[in-house]
Amino acid sequence: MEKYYISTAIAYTSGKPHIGNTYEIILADAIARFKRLQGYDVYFQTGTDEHGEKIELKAKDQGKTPKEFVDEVASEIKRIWDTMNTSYDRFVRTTDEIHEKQVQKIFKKMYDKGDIYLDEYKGLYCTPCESFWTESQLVDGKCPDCGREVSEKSEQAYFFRLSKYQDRLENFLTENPNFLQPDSRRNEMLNNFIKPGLQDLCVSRTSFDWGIPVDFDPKHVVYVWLDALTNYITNIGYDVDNPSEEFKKYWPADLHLIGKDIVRFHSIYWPAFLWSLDIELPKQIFGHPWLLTNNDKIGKSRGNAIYADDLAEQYGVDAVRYYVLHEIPFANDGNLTYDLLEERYNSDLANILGNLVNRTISMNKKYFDNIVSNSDITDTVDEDLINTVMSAKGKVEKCMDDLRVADAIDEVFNIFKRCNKYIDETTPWILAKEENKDRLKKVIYNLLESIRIGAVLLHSFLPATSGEIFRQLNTTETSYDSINEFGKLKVGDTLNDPKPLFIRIEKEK
Ligand code: ME8
Repeated sequence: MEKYYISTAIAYTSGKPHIGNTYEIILADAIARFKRLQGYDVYFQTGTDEHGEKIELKAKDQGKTPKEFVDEVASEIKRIWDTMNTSYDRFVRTTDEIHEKQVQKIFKKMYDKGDIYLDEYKGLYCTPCESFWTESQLVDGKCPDCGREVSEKSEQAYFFRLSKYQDRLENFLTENPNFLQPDSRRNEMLNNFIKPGLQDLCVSRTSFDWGIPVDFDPKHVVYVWLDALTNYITNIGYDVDNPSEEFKKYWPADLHLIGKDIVRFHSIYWPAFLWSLDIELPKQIFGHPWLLTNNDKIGKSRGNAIYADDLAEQYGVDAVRYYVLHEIPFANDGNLTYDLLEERYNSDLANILGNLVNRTISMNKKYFDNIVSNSDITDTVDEDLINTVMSAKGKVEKCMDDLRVADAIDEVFNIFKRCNKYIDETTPWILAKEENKDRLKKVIYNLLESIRIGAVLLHSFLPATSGEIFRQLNTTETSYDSINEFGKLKVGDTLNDPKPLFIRIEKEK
């Protein structure tokens, strides 16, 4: 079985993750589930990034030790990932012993090789972002990432020879356009960062303690990004001397899914670190766009954060999954407001999908006592329905291969839309009135079978809804192969009673 290793960024344990952070794990989950459906041996890793000065300060503010603080936040993050029904295989933490030990070994190996050296660092430092900046990188004299004040700072530090990898990186990114997607991000990295010249990277700190100590010089802790990025290899058993079987099986990762703001770290630092260790690079990095709320950047400290678990409580998990997966296109930011969410919920989930399933199963109950029936009485309208349904698999697959998840969902919903049109075209209630039972059997069968196929393709995005449709259809024909053929629902089987999937939200006046 072919393997597929997908990872998300590991979330900072600086606070509760907002809906934007949660979007990423849902997106990864949809891709992971789809690959499993296709028969891949999937390894899906997510987790938390727990070291650094910012977290040390936050813990202190709350009168907690850093470890107490990160334990609480990490379990909150895991709880939200679980609430959103995400099927990760391993939840890793940078405070895990296996990770800490390997980071120390990695640091030592790079040092022994001469890729890390000790020097004096002077620069402008942004504490919340834990980043040194040069004068020219500042925007209006402030941190280009968060817009806050920076201050002069000087310390003895270890440096990684990033400059040594400049040409190799430029060539690699130019020659492998698929490595970093979307294309706009790759151009940005090449033109704004790599071509102007890479400076060596400061990879240790002495100004705080909450980090992994450099074992041969313990007043230094390892820079958070060297600590964080290596999570992708340490947790599957990378070891500088003796990598595990799991590592040999799953590495290189097939996809690192990350947000657009951290593409720089993943497409510049990470390849250089891996080359320094003589390890293959991941196959692909995808820098997804952002989710905005009311067209504004979501910030934990801006007071406009919306949380996935609150939304899920109000609208249901699958409604939230649907919204974020559907509303964030491949390369542009998406927007979230309660109004838009409710609009989508009513039009797509309650109307197009929910109504269709409920009407069809109810008609089957009313006309055929819940028993799956069929006949030979076909009509030309059937062909168009069946063609639409049967061509969906290939289209969804193509979208997923290109990581166009929003488009993939649209392809699935096209099945349901076509079914609704088919109901209008065939008017089953008139067939019933005319006692045209045989034609009616065919029409309802075609609808039920189209819904089954739609539910198989829906599974990766809305797993609970897909499962509920299968339950009502009382079918075990749910595999990816089962939709290569139209006609798998067995005549004579009894369906379960209809039950609404999504209750319409009535707008308060
Ligand atoms: O960056 N919409 O952690 P993090 C969509 N620890 N995605 C968003 C977003 C938004 N509004 N805001 C943030 C870190 N993200 C590091 C990662 S990986 C070795 C270390 C994304 O908790 C963000 O781009 O700040 C990142 O991919 C993820 O959420 C976690 O962000």
